[in-house]
Amino acid sequence: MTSLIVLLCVILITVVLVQIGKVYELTNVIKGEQQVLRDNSKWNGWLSLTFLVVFLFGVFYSAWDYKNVMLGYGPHHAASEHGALLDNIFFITLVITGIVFVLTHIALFYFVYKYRYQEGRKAKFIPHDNRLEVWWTAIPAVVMTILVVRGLNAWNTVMADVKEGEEYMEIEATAQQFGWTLRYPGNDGKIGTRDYKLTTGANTLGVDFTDSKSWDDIIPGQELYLPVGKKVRVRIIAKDVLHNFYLPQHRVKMDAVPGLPTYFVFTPTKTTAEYRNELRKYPEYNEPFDAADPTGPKRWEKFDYELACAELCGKGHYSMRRVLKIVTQEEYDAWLKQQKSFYLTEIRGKADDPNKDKVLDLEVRERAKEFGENIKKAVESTTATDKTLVLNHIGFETGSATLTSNSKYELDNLVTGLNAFPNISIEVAGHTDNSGDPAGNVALSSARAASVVKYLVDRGISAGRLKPRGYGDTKPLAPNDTPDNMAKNRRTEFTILN
Ligand SMILES: [Cu+2]
Repeated sequence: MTSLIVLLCVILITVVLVQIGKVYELTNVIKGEQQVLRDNSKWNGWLSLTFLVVFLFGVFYSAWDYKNVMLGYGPHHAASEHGALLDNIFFITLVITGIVFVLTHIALFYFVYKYRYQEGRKAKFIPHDNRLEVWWTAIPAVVMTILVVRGLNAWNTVMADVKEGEEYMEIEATAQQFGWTLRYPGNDGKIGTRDYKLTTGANTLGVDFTDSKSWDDIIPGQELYLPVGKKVRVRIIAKDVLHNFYLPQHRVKMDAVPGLPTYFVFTPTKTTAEYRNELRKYPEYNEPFDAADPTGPKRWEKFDYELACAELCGKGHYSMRRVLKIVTQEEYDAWLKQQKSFYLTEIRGKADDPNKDKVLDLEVRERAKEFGENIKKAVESTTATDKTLVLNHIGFETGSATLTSNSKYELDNLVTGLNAFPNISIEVAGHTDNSGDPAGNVALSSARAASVVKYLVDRGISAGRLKPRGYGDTKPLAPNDTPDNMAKNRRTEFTILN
């Protein structure tokens, strides 16, 4: 229906135009050709002059009116080290092209008016003029050279990669329809390697978890944090189509290309709080953030830096916005401490974990710390039940009393604990679930307790402080009704006796 109406409109407009043309031709015949030419020229001249003034006024007015929403003018100052340099390049280009624009605009429309058709006036022809040629070639050439050289210099400064030995932090931004996955290095300051062939449902980035650098890497939630004054190198890549890593206030903008990693190096110079304080000076930022709540927070109070995708990458493109907080180093460190390693929380011990049979260095350290704290608490406690601790990380070969090689870490922690508290002695107790016959269970648990004691004695602990005992299935922690509960009941524990 709509297309039919549009089609009819087009036909009607054509008919009207044809009719106007016919009327015009008839008037020409009546008035005489010469008179019509004179009238038209006069009209065109005056219309050009009007256009000259109105258009120029419009240009300056809109530039003035919109200046506060443009980057680099009004409230939108650059918040990064290189940002001011880019803004300066844009400003100089704008001034030079602005002058050329105004002059040519005036010349064009004023000349149309000045040299309109007048009877008896003849046009002067200049077929060739060397001097003019030199001027209008040389001036643009010089100006363009200045602009291009300055631009190239700025490009080289802005796009420079980090130098060797320079201090910086690196993060990785992976784009896909429709969101960003940002990966931060953990305490080691290094991001683990990845390989697209390792991509699975749980490991969506294809991180190589056999690379120890990846174990403490962090994939934070919606809000991103970066410390102020620290050089940041962002590795940028996409998984599906072209995206673009855009931090408008930081003048950072780089394509995220599938299969071709890019990067951007920048240094944030203002924290979010500092930037908000600058915005506060502008009336438009003192309006309420939510128009429905006039007494609520002002726009400057709710301002946040943002990470946006600056490539039209699909219909959910708008949802690629993320909030970026620039904070002091102390605040950043505090935030980082709260973040959990992606590997340890999402992958470790699950189907996609390539290190299932290994105990990781950082786990060894963590467990040692935890064990030290627990044994101290147990020694100091006066409650009888607090004196028993389960040795969570020791294991035996199935159906035998041979310790698995990974058990040594937990047992070494126990050695350290016994050395730290030389006056305590302990009972080492073996427990089983209720499968198998009770007498066999007691024998197995006794043998397992004895293996633990033997290990401790071999590490220099006096045998007099250690009492092995096998309880079989007589002391379950939980009813033996589910595989999980049965696993809980198969345990080795120790009790501090004095
Ligand atoms: Cu995108």
